[in-house]
Amino acid sequence: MTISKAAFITSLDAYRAFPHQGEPEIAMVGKSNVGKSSLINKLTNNGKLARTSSTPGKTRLINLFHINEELILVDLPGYGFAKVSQQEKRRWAGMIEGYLTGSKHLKMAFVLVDMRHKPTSDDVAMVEYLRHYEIPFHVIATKCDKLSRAERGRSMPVILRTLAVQPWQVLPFSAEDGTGRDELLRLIGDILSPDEAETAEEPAGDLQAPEDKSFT
Ligand SMILES: Nc1nc2c(ncn2[C@@H]2O[C@H](COP(=O)(O)OP(=O)(O)OP(=O)(O)O)[C@@H](O)[C@H]2O)c(=O)[nH]1
Ligand SMILES: [Mg+2]
Repeated sequence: MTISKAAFITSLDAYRAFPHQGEPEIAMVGKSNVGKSSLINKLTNNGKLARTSSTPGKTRLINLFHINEELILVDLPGYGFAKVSQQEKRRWAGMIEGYLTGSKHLKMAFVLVDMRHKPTSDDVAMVEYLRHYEIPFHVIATKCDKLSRAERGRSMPVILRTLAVQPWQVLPFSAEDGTGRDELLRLIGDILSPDEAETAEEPAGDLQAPEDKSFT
């Protein structure tokens, strides 16, 4: 797909219904500072759409973005940020889980993990949570610009093993140099039009409709 229009819709401090035309939603989940907001900015080629920071804990609300008026990208607070109070952690977890289980339009979660590090126990718990609620997901291995080709090659099996996912479920990505952007746009296009994806030329394994995917 090509993104021609991207606009901020609203921020919510807890998940609740908002004016909706039934657009599919794709949510960013992952540790604080992993690059969730940066991914949205890179996808939309708008560095100022979602607020980012080198300090973890920047996104503290559920932020909704309208893409081409046909899709909603959902930027969520991160998890695993040690430097906030227990109360704040619970509030953020409530926002994340409230959204993931409350939205009727969520079609896919992108689970972002920093490609330089082994996924954390929180990442494993998130993937198990998504499996439990049967929410389709893809893993996005971020900041891949910081790794050499050899390091990327070593990182991939660690991600696959730790999260118990298949290679087709993991996409290396860089918000810095755009690696993986085209693949991600294609994946989003497939989520929007699963029927077309089935007849596309790519290997069928990568392009099944999300409904057909099994994560067990
Ligand atoms: N080199 C590099 N830096 C990145 C990449 N993605 C994000 N960053 C940097 O990582 C930091 C955190 O990025 P954010 O997009 O704010 O991360 P986030 O996951 O939204 O963080 P929270 O909102 O705090 O949960 C920023 O300094 C970004 O510039 C990437 O692909 N490559
Ligand atoms: Mg953020």
